[in-house]
Amino acid sequence: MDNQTQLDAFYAELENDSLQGLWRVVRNMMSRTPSSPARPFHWQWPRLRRHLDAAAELIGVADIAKADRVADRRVLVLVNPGLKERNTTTPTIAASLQLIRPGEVAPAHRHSSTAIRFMIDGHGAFSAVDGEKFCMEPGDLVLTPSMAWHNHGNETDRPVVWMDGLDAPLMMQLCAFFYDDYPKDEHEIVRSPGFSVKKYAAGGLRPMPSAGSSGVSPLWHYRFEDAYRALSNLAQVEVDPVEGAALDYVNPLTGGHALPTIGCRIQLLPAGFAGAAHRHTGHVIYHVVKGEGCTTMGEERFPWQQGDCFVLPPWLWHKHESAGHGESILFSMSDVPVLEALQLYKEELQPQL
Ligand code: GTQ
Ligand code: FE2
Repeated sequence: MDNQTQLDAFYAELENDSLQGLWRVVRNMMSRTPSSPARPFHWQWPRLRRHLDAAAELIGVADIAKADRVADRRVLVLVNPGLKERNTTTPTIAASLQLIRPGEVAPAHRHSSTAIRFMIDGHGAFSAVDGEKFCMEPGDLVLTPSMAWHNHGNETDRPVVWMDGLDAPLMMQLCAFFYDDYPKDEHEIVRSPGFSVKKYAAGGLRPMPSAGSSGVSPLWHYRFEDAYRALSNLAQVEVDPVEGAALDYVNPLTGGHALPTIGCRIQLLPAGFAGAAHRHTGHVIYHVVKGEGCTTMGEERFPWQQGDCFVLPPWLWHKHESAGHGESILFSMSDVPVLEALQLYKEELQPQL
């Protein structure tokens, strides 16, 4: 037997015994710098809106239970072209847009996947989370912690659209997905309106209990009104060269990330802001809350406008610019809390030429 035949026979035997020579596969398992199947990508609001309106015509929610063309959630997932098989935005977070027509109820359920809602269009629709009903205004953020019962509804006379973010892809990867339907459409409301904000949004003062809290924020509603005031104040005194005036949504009891798996941030880029480039580990999904500008990711420029969404893969140089005629505001979700917990968050400023 020549050497090659011997080797082939050896590899076949290994495979038979559920073994593999690391030297044959190591190059696919390791990369010199972080690499992700997610690609930089951009969704423009006018097309998103058009498809949502079409879904509103074609797909009913819950009200005609189990009939044809009915979904529990009328949701369009932002599918990254690099993650088509997984139908997700990044390997860790799935972002999508949800439209709820007047009178619809998205029935109650719960899952181990943590979720967030970020209100885009419409006034006064609600998400009910574990006994409290959150009425949402544009720019508001509502948290749905792991295993919290939640249903949504729209008691206004116009459709509403919000962005969902779920760590479902990460949960699937970790094989830690649990899901339950609630026996009724709506989960019982046991807290008065505004309870969470009244108890926990104390403007930098820490409510009781001040220690021993879990990793999840007890504040589940972050109002745009408050975030915008804080951003405007910050922008008057300090603007970071990379991020502009940026604020992270935190657990008011600990100052840590509001959620263990999804990092939420809002940033204001003053008119004419031209950010410095940096790169870091972690995927980021951006949504343009206000204004116009451009984000450069790698070699490619992505000009954006209000309502657009775009994705940034890890370790890619990127920078943000805001148009000259007005400030811009970006909301973003990232897997940075997970990387930080595992001590894998790394960041570099691009050296100036
Ligand atoms: O609204 O509960 O985009 O369970 C994906 C899964 C939204 C929701 C999504 C969900 C929801
Ligand atoms: Fe859900």
